[in-house]
Amino acid sequence: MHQIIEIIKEKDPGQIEFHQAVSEVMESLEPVMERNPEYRRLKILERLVEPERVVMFRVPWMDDMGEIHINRGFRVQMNSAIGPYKGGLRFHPSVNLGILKFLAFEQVFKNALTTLPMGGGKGGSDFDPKGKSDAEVMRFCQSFMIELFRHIGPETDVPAGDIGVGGREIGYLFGMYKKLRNEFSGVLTGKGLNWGGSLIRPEATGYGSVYFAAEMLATRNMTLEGKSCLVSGSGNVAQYTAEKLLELGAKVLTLSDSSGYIYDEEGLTRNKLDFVMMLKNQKRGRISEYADKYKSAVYTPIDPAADCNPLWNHRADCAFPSATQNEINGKDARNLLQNGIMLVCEGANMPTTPEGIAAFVDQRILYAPGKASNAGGVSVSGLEMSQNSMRYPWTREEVDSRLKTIMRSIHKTCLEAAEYYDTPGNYMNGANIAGFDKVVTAMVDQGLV
Ligand code: NDP
Ligand code: 2IT
Repeated sequence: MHQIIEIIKEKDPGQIEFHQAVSEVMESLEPVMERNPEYRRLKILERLVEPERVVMFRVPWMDDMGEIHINRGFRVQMNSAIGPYKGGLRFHPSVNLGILKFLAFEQVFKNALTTLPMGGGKGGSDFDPKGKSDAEVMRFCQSFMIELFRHIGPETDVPAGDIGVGGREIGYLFGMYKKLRNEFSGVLTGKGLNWGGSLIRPEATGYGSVYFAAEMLATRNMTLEGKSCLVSGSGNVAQYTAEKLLELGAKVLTLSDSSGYIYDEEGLTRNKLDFVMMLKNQKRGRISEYADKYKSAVYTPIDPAADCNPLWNHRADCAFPSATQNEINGKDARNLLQNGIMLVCEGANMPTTPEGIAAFVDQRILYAPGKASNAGGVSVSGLEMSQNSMRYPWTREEVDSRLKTIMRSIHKTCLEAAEYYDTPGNYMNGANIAGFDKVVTAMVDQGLV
């Protein structure tokens, strides 16, 4: 195990998020490897950490003033043992190969847990959509697709959204793909409802995360009703996490963006959430404006260089980190525990550092790793692919009920795998082991490829 981590560190010393994601999984796999010595001979782990393919390309585009910009585009095709590569595209200035490899690696295990036939991939660009006009975003997306189109396809690799990529970007990307290929197909998910999208896809990650939290609470005979919740982020995942929490009678106290967070002592309401959705999705404004409008809320800037994030230092029952990676460090985790947290359900990918995870696991609170609890988004993407293949859309109720069934199944699978390997209640081990098991069986069946 340590050997694998040494190998990847030596090969790519700068890819720290990738090292972190691999280390977490390797720790869980120790007992599995002991019981299955043939996996060593077959070099399964060595194969898993090496992407099947990586494409990296230039994305030139022109802004509204006529100035030319050059960004970098990527697609990491990590593993196709159980289906076509599947995973989001992230547009954020922090994007680099290490971050996309971590996300693609996580995606392989997550997609295996969904019960649907999807391999793992991830892509994106260091393009920053903040402050760009619609026309600039469109030109960027078109230029990005002019290269990406040769590497993807409905049976090969099916991208979707992630940070900075929502319905608007998927539309521009799809339009250019269709033009270049002269083909209308399910090559992307998260499409508009009028042109092949699935009902509930925008809601799916947030709803799925809350369904997963409800399943975890049920193991202790509890429900979300009346629970106070800290939610971070204010994008796609955070918004629909908040929506479902409100629907189930929980109290949502916080939301954030990369500049700061709001704490609303009276809690969010449907009207306040509608304001956030308008603010973030149409106006593309900052969360600080929430506190200008609602006097029950206090806005606090977040200093990324500080040793902890004040959002996690409030009294609450449940936490739903739904912004980005490593947003809960060891100190944040201890603050949460001191404030009585009983459940942490990850909407974001890898939002908790290893030290933070260790603190949660040590205290035996209900802790769900993102690859299990945020799998609702890619699950409904899988359902969108099914509907596209059939050319027949399902109703809202049908998709939501399938999403619930999938989240329930992931929860059960994680618990069973954790139990089987003598770490009952450890969802992290359960998710890593169960995801690994499915992918590895397929890899073994398919020989050395
Ligand atoms: P959005 O772009 O819709 O929203 C991202 C939110 O997180 C924004 O509020 C953003 O603030 C904040 N954020 C982004 N980067 C940082 C940062 N470096 N520090 C602090 N805050 C930050 O993305 P999503 O809601 O789609 O994604 C959120 C998380 O959920 C990501 O980890 C993503 O990988 C994960 N995820 C998403 C899925 C999906 O279906 N969309 C599925 C599964 C997981 P600001 O506006 O200031 O940038
Ligand atoms: O991290 C994720 O699972 C996503 N960004 C969604 C991927 C997808 O293909 O829907």
